[in-house]
Amino acid sequence: MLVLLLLAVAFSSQLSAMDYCGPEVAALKRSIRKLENKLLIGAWQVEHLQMHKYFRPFQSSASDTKPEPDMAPTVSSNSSGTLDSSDKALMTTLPPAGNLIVHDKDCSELFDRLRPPSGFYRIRPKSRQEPLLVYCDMEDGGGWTVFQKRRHGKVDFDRDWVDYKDGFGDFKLWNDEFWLGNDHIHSILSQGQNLVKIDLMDWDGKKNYAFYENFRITDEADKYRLQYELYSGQAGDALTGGAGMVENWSACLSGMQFSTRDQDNDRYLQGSCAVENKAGWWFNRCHAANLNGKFYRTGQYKGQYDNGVVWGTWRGLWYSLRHTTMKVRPLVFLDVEGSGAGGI
Ligand SMILES: [Ca+2]
Repeated sequence: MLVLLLLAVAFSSQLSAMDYCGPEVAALKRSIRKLENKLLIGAWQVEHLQMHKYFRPFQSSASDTKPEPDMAPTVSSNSSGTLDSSDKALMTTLPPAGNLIVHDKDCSELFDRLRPPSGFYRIRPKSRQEPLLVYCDMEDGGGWTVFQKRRHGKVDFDRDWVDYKDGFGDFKLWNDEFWLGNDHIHSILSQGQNLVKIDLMDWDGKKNYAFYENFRITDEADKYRLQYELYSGQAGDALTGGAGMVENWSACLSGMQFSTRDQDNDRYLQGSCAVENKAGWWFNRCHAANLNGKFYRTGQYKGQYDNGVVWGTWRGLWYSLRHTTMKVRPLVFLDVEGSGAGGI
């Protein structure tokens, strides 16, 4: 009996020790996974850098003074800095965006092949498709195909269905604003497993981000219905509407069709979310995130509707963000937690 009692005491103390250590072990496992991911990506980068002869093993890491145009003035550059001047010369002589021969189905293939700087390039998502011009974000780990960008509010995002279908905005300068077009977005997002990163910046220059795995939209016949899987990040899962059941019921955008001011496909029976929010977007009734909303220069705003450039789980519904970017690359490319600080 005494033996049994002793055993029980020993077992329970072990249990409590396990309970106590549980969170620590989980945290350790998480950091091991992060390190493993970084190692994998590092090995991948070395392999590709060597393949493309950009690899300089003894190069000083502080030599890259390439200006980072796509960066707020208050934010310092975080370039990795492994290129010397001959590499930069090589990079600047790469074919411009107008090159007739299009090799790459997206910016990740282009990054893989040539490792060019960020800018506009032609890609061909599907072999039977005409090439299209896209902005490739080659910072922040590289290889991102950008399909939405807000920077200064000069482009009007309150537009009709056909504009959102075909795309609009400017496609020349690093800070141009645009929507790539739902048809193009559909074809880019339907290639294999992907990861979408949403970069956000407020009017104080603070940045935040959200990741969604396997972010997709259906085709026009199904009104570009939104689907996505696992969320991760720091800005909160505003696409799903936040934490509460009530918010999710009315603001979860998963499964929602696209709406514009001339096509109301939302779940708000009394009116049109697109009209109220001055945007084409995947509205429910209506939203906790709308990155195509009205551009307010003040951050905080007031009005009849929460129609700003909104990511509700970060700055709330009554704060309109300054910079937003929506961009995609293959899922296998990323899986590095901690790459989320850059790129906007
Ligand atoms: Ca409606």
